[in-house]
Amino acid sequence: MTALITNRVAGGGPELDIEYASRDEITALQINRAKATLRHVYYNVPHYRKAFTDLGVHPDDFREMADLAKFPMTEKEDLRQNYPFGMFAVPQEQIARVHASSGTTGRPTVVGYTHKDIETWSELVARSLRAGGMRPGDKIQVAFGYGLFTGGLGVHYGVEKLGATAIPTSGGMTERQVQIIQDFEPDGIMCTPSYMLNIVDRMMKEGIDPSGTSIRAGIFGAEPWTAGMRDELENVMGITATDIYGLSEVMGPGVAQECVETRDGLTIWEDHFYPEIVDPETGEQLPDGQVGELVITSLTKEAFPVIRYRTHDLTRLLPGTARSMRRIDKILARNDDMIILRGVNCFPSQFEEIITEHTDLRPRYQCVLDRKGRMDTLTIKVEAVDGLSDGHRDDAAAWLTREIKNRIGISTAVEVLRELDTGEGKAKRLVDNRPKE
Ligand code: DLL
Repeated sequence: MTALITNRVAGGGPELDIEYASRDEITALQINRAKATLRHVYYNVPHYRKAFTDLGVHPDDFREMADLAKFPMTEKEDLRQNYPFGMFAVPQEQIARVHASSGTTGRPTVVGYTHKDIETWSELVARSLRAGGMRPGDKIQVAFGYGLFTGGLGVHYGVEKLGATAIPTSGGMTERQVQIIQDFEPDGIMCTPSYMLNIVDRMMKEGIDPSGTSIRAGIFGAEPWTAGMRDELENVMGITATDIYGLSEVMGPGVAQECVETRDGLTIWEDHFYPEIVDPETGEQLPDGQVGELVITSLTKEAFPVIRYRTHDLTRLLPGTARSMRRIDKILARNDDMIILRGVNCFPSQFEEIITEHTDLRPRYQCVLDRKGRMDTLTIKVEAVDGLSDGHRDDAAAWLTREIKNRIGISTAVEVLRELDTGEGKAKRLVDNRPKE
């Protein structure tokens, strides 16, 4: 209880009240906002009007949140078909900014924001930062990439909105990141968890103790990471590490954020986003608590509203704890990252969980799929701690092979390497070298 009160006082701001609103208040707000959003897209976006008509639904058919299930879901492919600006719901002169997500194949998806959308986004990021333990007056190093990616600029505006100081280092140039940490003495840092590990390594190479810096809180996201990875970052850096979630199509960072006082999954800001979990195969809604694909409807966006957008992220909905809004569990994986090996389904994060248990292994790893003859093979490449002998690397490889076999039930090859580069932004956890069918 103390944590909540402290948070209210220290965080300040009228928008905090909604974070502690009753379920009834939240539901009433959601119904009103969903109604308005459904009308907005129906009258302003040809794609939605057609999709609603094809399914025989009209915005007037919506009375309560359960009615949302009557409406069509939206796929990334729908956005691609309308590239670049076809899904925008306001005239171009009202668009203050665009962002784009690269995607692995084909055209990027382009998203737009009005001034008001940018304002809402900044508020939600500020709310997220506060929930993650950052405070007005803090200096926050923003090491997410700035550019078309929503990470850098999205977080930056939130830092300013909070009343904190942004240090916009963007991603990359790790040596300089370290120097700035030393010289500018930030209170907080934000980047992908895998890149934080790179920064930590760089510090250690330079003989700097990562737990001795000014940084008190880290907020990491934009890629899946496990509780084991959190422990590693918290222990080595002596910080609190919380998780921030979001996606370009829905807004960018700040759709959901873990509260530092509970660190038990991410509170989804339900006054702006309505979450559903569906069976990824059938699209049927699943009850809270069951794992499936997260589907999100935006409730306040002007330029780029989305109705039942399929995120392809696998998680489950949980009741609120630190806030009254519901939580999502840490994202297990994207369902596109599911590995099906000889009939067994698994995800990179399951390997990460095991890797983080072994003190000689670092959570820097990659899953590589190959085809030998007609057989698919999976190799787990993982980095060893600095200076580990060949013998100990062999032992760690044997241990990991055995644990994967025992717990996940698949045979893999394991290579424990002295170094493995996973990049400066989102780590690519799955490399599929199999020939395309
Ligand atoms: O990654 C937005 C973002 C920036 C979130 C900075 C958090 C921090 P996209 O590039 O569109 O947007 O990628 C969205 O990244 O569907 C998830 O698969 C994954 N993702 C984002 N945050 C998390 C997270 C940004 N905390 C896609 N945990 C999403 C797991 C995440 N996966």
